[in-house]
Amino acid sequence: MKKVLGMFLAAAALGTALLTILPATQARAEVVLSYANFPPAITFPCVQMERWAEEVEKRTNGAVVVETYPGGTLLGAKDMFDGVKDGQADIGCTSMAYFPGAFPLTSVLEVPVGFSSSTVPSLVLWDLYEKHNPEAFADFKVLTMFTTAPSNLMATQPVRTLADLQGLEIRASGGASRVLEMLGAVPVSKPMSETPDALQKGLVQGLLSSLEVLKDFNFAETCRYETVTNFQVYPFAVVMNRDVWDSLDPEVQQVLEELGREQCLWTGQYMDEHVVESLAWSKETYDIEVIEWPEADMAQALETLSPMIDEWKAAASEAGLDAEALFAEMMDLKAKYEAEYGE
Ligand code: 3IO
Repeated sequence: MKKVLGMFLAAAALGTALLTILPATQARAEVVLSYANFPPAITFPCVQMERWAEEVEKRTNGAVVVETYPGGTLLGAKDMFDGVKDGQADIGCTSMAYFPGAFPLTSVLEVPVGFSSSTVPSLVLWDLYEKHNPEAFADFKVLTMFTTAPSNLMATQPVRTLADLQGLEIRASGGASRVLEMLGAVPVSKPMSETPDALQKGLVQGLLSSLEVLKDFNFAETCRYETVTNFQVYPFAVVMNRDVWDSLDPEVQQVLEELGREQCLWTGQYMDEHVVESLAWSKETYDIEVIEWPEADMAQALETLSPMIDEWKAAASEAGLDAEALFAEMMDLKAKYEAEYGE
């Protein structure tokens, strides 16, 4: 007993000694970066933010520390780009669908073209971004991009057919709102962060988004009926203030550059796993019903939505882009990555 106590005291003394030595040997944070995000901490945009923050701290040996602000505590969904540009946050993450018309190139991901995961459209988005360096991001350093998994309908009542969708008020944004409008529903466009309130107050009878939110926002409690539609995806951007980027050491810049595609892939794969987990949890917890439309209804829906391709092309051409080539490039990249990831 006495010996054990002695060892304990020795260990404690050593611990104290180490503690006094460590601060001198450990690299001190030279840069502290603030990173703003709009939805709650447990949701996927914030999960990927924490992962990125950890990787950056690790890979810079603590020279860069990232302070994360989930839940709109620093900037809200729609203030993200302006706030980062103005320096209210060094980094910000948001969903491009909340800014209709602002991103004529990357909004091609908001056209429903049959993606079946998050991994593939995320890589497609990143490739398109890197290759074309869209004008819309000229004020920023883009750190990464990714997309959600395809959108499905989560509703408070069963939507078993296309006819059931008529007149339903459904929360969405951007391309997803256009999908709803074309199919005869009534889109209520709001950021995801305002959706819990809209559902709670009965302002909407559901939402059109990726299914991991059933668990992360507990939407499965109110939306017990999920219709598999695999419509568009929501593209996201993570941007840094340009002056902040310019102020970083080249070695730090290189670490962040190297993380761009890796973070995109990590987030896509996290999302894909999390959708599966969310559905299993929702079934277990609330006995949700997963509905598939009759083949004819699904075919009709896709037929009705096909003009969205031309709408995107017209808007992109208007913005001075080679819309035909860009759309074809997206479809080529989709095929390439679907083959690579076995979809
Ligand atoms: C989303 C946004 C914030 C938190 C979780 C989320 N899952 C899917 C989205 C996509 C989106 O931006 C939206 O508004 O549906």
